[in-house]
Amino acid sequence: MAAAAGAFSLREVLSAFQAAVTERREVLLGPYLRGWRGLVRFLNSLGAIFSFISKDAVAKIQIMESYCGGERREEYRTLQSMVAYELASGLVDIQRRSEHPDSGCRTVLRLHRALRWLQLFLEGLRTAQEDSKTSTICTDSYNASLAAYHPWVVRKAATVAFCALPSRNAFLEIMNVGTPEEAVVMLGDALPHISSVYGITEELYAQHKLLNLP
Ligand code: 1PW
Repeated sequence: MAAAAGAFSLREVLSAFQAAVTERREVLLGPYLRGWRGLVRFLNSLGAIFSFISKDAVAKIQIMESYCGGERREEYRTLQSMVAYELASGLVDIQRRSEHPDSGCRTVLRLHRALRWLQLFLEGLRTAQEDSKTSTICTDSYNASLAAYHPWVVRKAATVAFCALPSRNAFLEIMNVGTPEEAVVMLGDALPHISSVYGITEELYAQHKLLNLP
């Protein structure tokens, strides 16, 4: 079944991440945040139980959108220009959150870590057996990534929410990109773009020693 015109499709999310990388391997914040907005819509379509997960992502997306639409919008065109600007202007709390609790650098870092989870999860979904449990794939990818940065109570709540995930085939259909087989092909095409955004960000943050921002 093809996605109805105007209906949500995970394909658009993934193409936003594709559009986020320029030829010079810069990451454009506009498409990056558009990809995240789409992801949030997707998470919300999974049910109310996921709204606590999407709520924090929404708050972070909003912080970033206000920088991108603000007075200094030119500095926030790419991840690279944001890092350069915020570091040069002393706008990043390095040791502990104090004067600049919501810097673009620390806010994107949280989204970046969550993107790794998404990447592992979708890759797990793509390569799993048809009868695999989505909740197991999701829990494993969470434990291998984002969980390390969350306190016990968040880990617990997240793991409970994952149990509510639909079966692999139902999940592939919610993505709205066609049959489960077509969804698997789409994931195979699209995941390298998410990996690329993730890899460029990781490298940039490592270069500037920003991977542990409070
Ligand atoms: C089905 C797979 C979908 C993957 C989408 C990823 C969304 C990730 C959001 C997880 C949020 C969990 C609850 C919030 C925790 C925050 O404390 C934490 N935020 C994140 C994004 O990890 C850290 O932010 P903070 O407290 O340092 O501002």
